Amino acid sequence: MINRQLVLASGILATGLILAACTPAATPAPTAVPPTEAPEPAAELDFGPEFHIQGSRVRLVGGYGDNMVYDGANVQSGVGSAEMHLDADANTGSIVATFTVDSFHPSKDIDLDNASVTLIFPLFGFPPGVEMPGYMEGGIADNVGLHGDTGNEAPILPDVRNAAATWGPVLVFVNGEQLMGGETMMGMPNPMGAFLGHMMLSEVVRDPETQALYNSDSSGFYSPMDPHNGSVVSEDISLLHLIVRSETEDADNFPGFDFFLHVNFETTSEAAAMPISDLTFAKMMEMPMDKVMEMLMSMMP
Ligand SMILES: [Cu+2]
Repeated sequence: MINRQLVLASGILATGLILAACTPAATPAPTAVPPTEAPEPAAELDFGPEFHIQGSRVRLVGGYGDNMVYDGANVQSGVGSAEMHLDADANTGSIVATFTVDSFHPSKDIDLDNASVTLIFPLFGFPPGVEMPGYMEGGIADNVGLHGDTGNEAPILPDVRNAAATWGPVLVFVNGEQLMGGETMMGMPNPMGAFLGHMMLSEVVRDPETQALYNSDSSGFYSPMDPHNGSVVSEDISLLHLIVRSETEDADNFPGFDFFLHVNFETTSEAAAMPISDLTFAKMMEMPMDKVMEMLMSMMP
């Protein structure tokens, strides 16, 4: 167990180092005037513990080199949707998203042109024995502040309030073929070929016109080097972020992983309630792998 924890701890440390090393140079002044209204004091959130949400209006954020694009310059529109059914108390559920991309580079060597991408988040949390930071609340957190100067997650985004946030494996399919993640995940075997997935159902952080992320007085763009100095465009909980990344690193990418995919669904609404999957890592590891894959394939839209 010590080894696993060391792997995780060193991963988190490396993330911080990579972030510090890869932050883009000074960004130019914004070209569009962002909203100037002072935000209301942050209200307590009271969502969950069950979530049945659908998302639309796909925005693919950045690509290899810069996946955060604080100036909004490289945010592509796609066509697609997402559906999420979660129980934040049980830390179970699933998220499935499908979208098209014209031209997208999630990695130095991967070019997705006119492709259909499907992401399946089949379960939440870390493999048994791998320690998880408390703010992750066991894999699905509800009513939680992340990023910015919260101390939870890297400051790659400003401090943002979330109705729900998840961490766990995610499977990636391109035109129906699975793109395999690493042979291991957090030092454990990775028979599903998963990547690391993260979801946030959050306030609106990007200006809907410019797709930029502004600092607190709108005099420039947000920078992770100054995580106190951020803003949100709207406190409405209406944005669904999905992040997919490898564990392996690439210092030429930001954030510094060799595979990174960042997709936002700008419009969200209540989905019809349906039974929530009760699959966990522990249950999955007791099942024959062909049964696991059969179940995952049944989640394909
Ligand atoms: Cu996040």
